[in-house]
Formats: sequence, structure tokens, C-alpha cells
Amino acid sequence: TTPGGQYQPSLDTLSGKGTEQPGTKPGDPVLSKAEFDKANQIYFERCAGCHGVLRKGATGKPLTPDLTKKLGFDYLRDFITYGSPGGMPNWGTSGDLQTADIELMARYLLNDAAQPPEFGLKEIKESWKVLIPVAQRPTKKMNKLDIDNLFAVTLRDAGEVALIDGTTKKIELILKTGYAVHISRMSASGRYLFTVGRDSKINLVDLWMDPPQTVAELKVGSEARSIETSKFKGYEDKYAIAGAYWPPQYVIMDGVTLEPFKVVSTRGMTYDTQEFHPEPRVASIVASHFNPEFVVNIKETGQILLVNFKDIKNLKVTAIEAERFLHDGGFDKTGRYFLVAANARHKIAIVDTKEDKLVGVIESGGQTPHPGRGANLLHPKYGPVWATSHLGDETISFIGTDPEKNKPHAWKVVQKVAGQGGGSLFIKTHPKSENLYVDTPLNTDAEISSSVAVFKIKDLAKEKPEYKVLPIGQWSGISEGARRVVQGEYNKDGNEIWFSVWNNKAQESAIVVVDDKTLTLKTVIRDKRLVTPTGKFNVHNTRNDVY
Ligand code: DHE
Repeated sequence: TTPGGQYQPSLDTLSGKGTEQPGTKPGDPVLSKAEFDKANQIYFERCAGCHGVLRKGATGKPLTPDLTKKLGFDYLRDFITYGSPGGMPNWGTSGDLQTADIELMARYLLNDAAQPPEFGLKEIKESWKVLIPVAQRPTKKMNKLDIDNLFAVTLRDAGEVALIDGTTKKIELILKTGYAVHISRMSASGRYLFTVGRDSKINLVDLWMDPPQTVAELKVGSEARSIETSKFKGYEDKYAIAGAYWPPQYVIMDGVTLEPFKVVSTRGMTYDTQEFHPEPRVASIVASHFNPEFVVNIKETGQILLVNFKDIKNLKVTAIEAERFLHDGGFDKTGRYFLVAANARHKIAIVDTKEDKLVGVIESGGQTPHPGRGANLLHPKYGPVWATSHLGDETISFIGTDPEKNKPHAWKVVQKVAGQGGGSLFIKTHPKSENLYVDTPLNTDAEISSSVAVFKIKDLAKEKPEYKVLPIGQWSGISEGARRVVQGEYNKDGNEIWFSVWNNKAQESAIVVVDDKTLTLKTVIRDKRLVTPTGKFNVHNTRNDVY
């Protein structure tokens, strides 16, 4: 553990491993090999997600030396220490980084960006392990688990995923995975669970085994955030795809063994100015229900790729011009339209996955939309809508999604309401629920970041609907730490919603389960093994795109 109490990855999980120290120009601060390796590791773990490996910027500002040298050492050190209301975390005052680390980072940023090695099919294949061949796997479910109501919970800094029973709330199993698993997704059959680590390690877990077990592993690069499996009729459990941040590429693989078939680089032209971009990262990926396709969102070039896997030897890709800085998104309630946030452009792009074309790109109505997969609900005035909250302000926007019966409202922001404040990451409801939950884990006010706002859907008929605040952090019974409350996820029946209370690795964290009807505390899951829980993925809801 580093002085900040943070996760220190072992060498083989280290992102950016093998990165050569770039040469120093006259006047640049000189870093020893050990200092460079340390700074590089911190950069990969903390900074690259927003600023990019090549430091060309996306969600965060560009940090190339032409810019950082103008800002200077003192400015960089203070900015890293105190953060900014625009979304830069306060790494120093939060205690995550010590003064010496911050000064090291300020010096590191005055040097050229270091480029990590490429990772082609050869390296990907070398990382491939089938631990249990298909022939040795069971032909029916061998355990007593209620698989459909299991939750796969990311234990971020432990490099693990916990499988928690949705009814008993018992931790059934802890699986070793990649570092800081970003998301878990389910195969169409509901049998296989896929996880993708920030270090781009994929685990394929067979939930039929007793106990469930990782049956195959693969690495698709050195940085990744997304994974998905084919869901179109006839292709259930056939293919999987993973998107990497570094190298910028996606990999199509076998859905039950992870054998890598095809690596496709996303380097290329920006959709608008048509300039070459060396690092267009793969953001969210979803599987179409209307075509044998994956919807792959490329951040820096602003293209939405519809990757048709009918014949992967003759791969057909429809590249849709959308908007730069595509990030996260989800389907509308019919599963036909996909809505994705172009977060640094404050826009939402909408794709029709049946007709394979862009419906439009609209202003999200607030600053830096961050929907997660968004929330679908029946608005009392405007019919079916999809909602997003924002990182940069308190706005919650509702976008009409029914071009057939509610045409005048379709693909427009029909309403904006104010939540607790900015710093929101995820918004959630369920088809059976009357409530809409909005988290604010990155708000700088400790009370706001440790609670969630709940709106009654029927109150959206009012011009200024009020919300109730649920003090989830306090309900957890934990008194230490920032207790950031993040990402609501429903159980299978849609009558309870789970939130992570996310503290530092050295502190205690928890999961708080709320009764959706009464908005009261139902259960707190506290356990020494629940280290830094973040994302939670209910098998049934993830498999069926219920959100
Ligand atoms: Fe995420 C979704 C990328 C920071 C937790 N995050 C996503 C997706 C992307 C992404 C591309 C969509 C995946 C998909 O649907 O296929 N996230 C990034 C980043 O680049 C960023 C901004 C910085 C980074 O370095 O990673 C980032 N994300 C975070 C966090 O700090 C969170 C809270 C904790 C963590 O793991 O680091 C976090 N991101 C999540 C979660 C989801 C997610 C829980 C899935 C939400 C859902 O309900 O689908």
C-alpha cells in the first residue's frame, strides 16, 4: 500500500508496464528511473482515464508539455493538490496523494508524455488462458445459487469482484479479477459473467459451476473500460468484444473461451475536422437487439461504430459521425435507440440500432452529462423518456424517446429539474418503481457526496419537483472517510436498490440496501472483504438491459 492507503498493483497488473522513459529536453526536470516508474504508475492509475495516455485531453484538459510548461511547476502542484470545481479531484487535500507524490507528478508533467507499448494479436494471444475447457464444464447448473438475482460487485482497489446473493445479501464468493474492474456484463443466456479490469484483463466466469469459477482469461491491452457479449437472436453467447483505452483498439473474441479473433485499431480521423488522432479510446459498448452488431463508441474521434459480426473475416463497420468525447450511455426502453453522452461537449447522441443511422445529436441541457446507462421512465406529461444527470451541474434532463406515439417530444429535452448539485455519475430507476435516484459521489460537499436524491416520478408533472435526500453514508453506520455514495442498482424484482458507500482502501466501506417502496433502510452489508465497492451489476437486469 502506498502512503495514501491506495492500491499498489503487483507488477504483472501494472498498467503502462514496459513504458519507456522519454528523453529529457534541455531545461526539463530530470526524473530518475525509479521516479519515472512511480510517476508513470500514478499517472496510469489516477490521471490517464480523463487526460489520455498521450495527455491530449478528453474529459480532462490536455497536459502536453507545450501547455504544462506555460502553467509551471507551482501551478501544477497546487492544481493537483486542491482540484477544481470543473471536476479535477483534490488529490492532495483528500489524502489520496502525499505532497512528495504531487511534486513528483508536477515534474513528470513538465516532460514529454511517455508512450506505452503496442499490444497486437500476438501479445493478446500470449495472455490467453483457458482454465476450464468447454468440454470439462458442466452441462447444467451445478450450484444452488439464484443466479438471476446475484450481484457482481466490483471491489475496486482489491482487484476482485464479489458475488452477493440478492435475497440473503450473503457474499457467496470473491473472485480474483483484473485491477479496478470497471464493468461486469452477462452473456445472453445468463450463464457467463464477463469482467474487465482497468488493466484490460478480462475474466470469463461460469456461473453454473459449483462454486462459480473463472474459466478463461485474456488481456486486450494495458488500459480498458468496456466489455459486451453478442445478444442478437442466433448469436447468444457466441461472441464477446472488449474496448481498450490503450492501445486504442477493440478485440472480438469467442464468447465461451475468449479466444481472440480480431483486433481492430480505432486510430483515425476525427469525425468533424477529419484530422488524425493517435489515441481514440473505446468508451461504452452495447450489443444490438436488432442486428448482429455491437455499438462501439469512440471517444476522441466522435464516431459511433456499428460493428457487424455476421462475418468477422469480412468485417462490416458502419461509422456514424456523432460528436467528440463519447463516453457512457444506454438504450431507451424499447432497446432500439441508443443514447450516449458526448460528455465534454455537453451533448447526447442518439442512434437507431434498427435502421443503423444517427437520429440526432442534442444539447443535454446541463454541463457534462454522465448517465451511466441512464434511466427509462414513463413521464406523467411527456410519455416514455430517458434521463441523465450531470457531472458539471445539478441538472437532471429528461429526453423523449417515443417517436411513434409522442412525436412532438421525441429526441428533445422535455424537462430539466435540479438535483442536489454537480458531481453526479449515475441515475437509476426500474420499470416497476415510482422513484428516480440520483447520486452525487463527486460533489465537493461531503454531505451531498454521501447521500442520494430521490424524485417521485409522478412529481415530475410539477414545474419544480422536490426530492427527498437519503443519507446513505450515515445509514451505513460507518463514520470514517468520505463515504462517497455511488451507483444505485436494483435487485431482480425491482423492489430494492443497492448503493455502494465507497471509502479509501484503508477504510471501511459498505453496501446499503434501500426499500424502494418506503425509501427506508433495509439492510447494510458490512464485511472486511468489501474493499472499495463501486459498480454493482444485477445479473437479470444487466442481461436484459433493465434500467
Ligand atoms: Fe467509469 C462506466 C470510463 C471513472 C465507475 N466508465 C463507464 C464506461 C466508460 C467509463 C467508458 C461505460 C462502459 C460501458 O457501458 O461499456 N470511468 C471511465 C473513465 O474514463 C473515467 C472517467 C476515469 C478513469 O480513469 O476510469 C471513469 N468510473 C470512474 C470512476 O471513478 C468510478 C466511479 C469508479 C472506478 O471504477 O474507477 C467509475 N464507470 C463506473 C461504473 C460504470 C462505469 C460503475 C458502469 C455503470 C453502469 O451502471 O453501467
